[in-house]
Amino acid sequence: MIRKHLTKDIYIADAAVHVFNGKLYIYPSHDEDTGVPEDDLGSHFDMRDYHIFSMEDIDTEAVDEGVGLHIKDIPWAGRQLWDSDAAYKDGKYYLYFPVKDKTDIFRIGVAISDKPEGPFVPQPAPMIGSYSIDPCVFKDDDGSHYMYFGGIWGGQLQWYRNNKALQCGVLPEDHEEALCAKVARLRNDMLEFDETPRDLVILDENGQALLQGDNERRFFEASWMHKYKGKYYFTYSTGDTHKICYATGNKPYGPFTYQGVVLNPVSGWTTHHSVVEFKGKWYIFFHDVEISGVTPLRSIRYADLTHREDGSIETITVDYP
Ligand code: FUB
Repeated sequence: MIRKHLTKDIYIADAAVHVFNGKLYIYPSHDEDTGVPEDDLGSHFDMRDYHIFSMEDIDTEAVDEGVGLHIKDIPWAGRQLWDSDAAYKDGKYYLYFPVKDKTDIFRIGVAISDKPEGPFVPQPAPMIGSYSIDPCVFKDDDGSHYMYFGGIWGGQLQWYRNNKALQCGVLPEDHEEALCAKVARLRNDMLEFDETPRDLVILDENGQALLQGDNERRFFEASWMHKYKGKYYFTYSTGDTHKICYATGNKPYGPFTYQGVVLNPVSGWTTHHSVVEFKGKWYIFFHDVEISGVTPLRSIRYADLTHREDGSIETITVDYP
């Protein structure tokens, strides 16, 4: 079942959703029309703050809890507060956010609060060794936290190989292995990587890494991880083919094997999502532009998500009028 948009009051995108204290908390990007023209690098996504939302139940109204973090309070930030995620450990909430630094390079920062809705207080510097965008923080059953991140084109992932900046960013050729999302375990204090980020490799049905030219299946951005019946499900956007796909594996690091499409293209260029279990049922939160009609002003909605008996996920399609 495709459900309603969370709000028409402001534009929100890039839903990261978690259950904290028995409620749903939604950590979205906040789209605003700041007059920056659209380009292939996403300069029009010129976000300046995060509004955090909560929902008591899956059918109740989403409550705007106000601004949890503003770009003016991040000492090292330049512009573009993109997709964030949140995590909880030992009485503290952590908000992970990508923002361009003052030299226009995306880094990932951490901010801390006593409450899930913030306000969050940012650390004075970005995470050491962080780069690119779209952090997703996943807590495994043993209490370890892992960050998945990365995004190509405007997300700058093509500027790096082996975690080192290239002199000049370049995508692999179509016949070469695709650029991978990255995964790293977080340190116990949740503030830094505990290891060098690794490639999250997605294999095809023959055990071969997906190729860069496989635009229908290869990773572009918008990592998310959930675990279902002991299996790790990595879900992500294919970007220029506008799908949310999934790949499964037996370890948080993978390798993962491509399985199929979770969400067919929605209205608007970008697609982004999170998967959450709430009161024994599974949901996908995602955004589209049905309300605004323009790519830079997105709105979050949600749908029921079904894992079939064999572990596969039913593909969701939004039928627009
Ligand atoms: O919201 C800005 C960017 O657009 C996100 O970081 C991407 O995942 C895409 O949704």
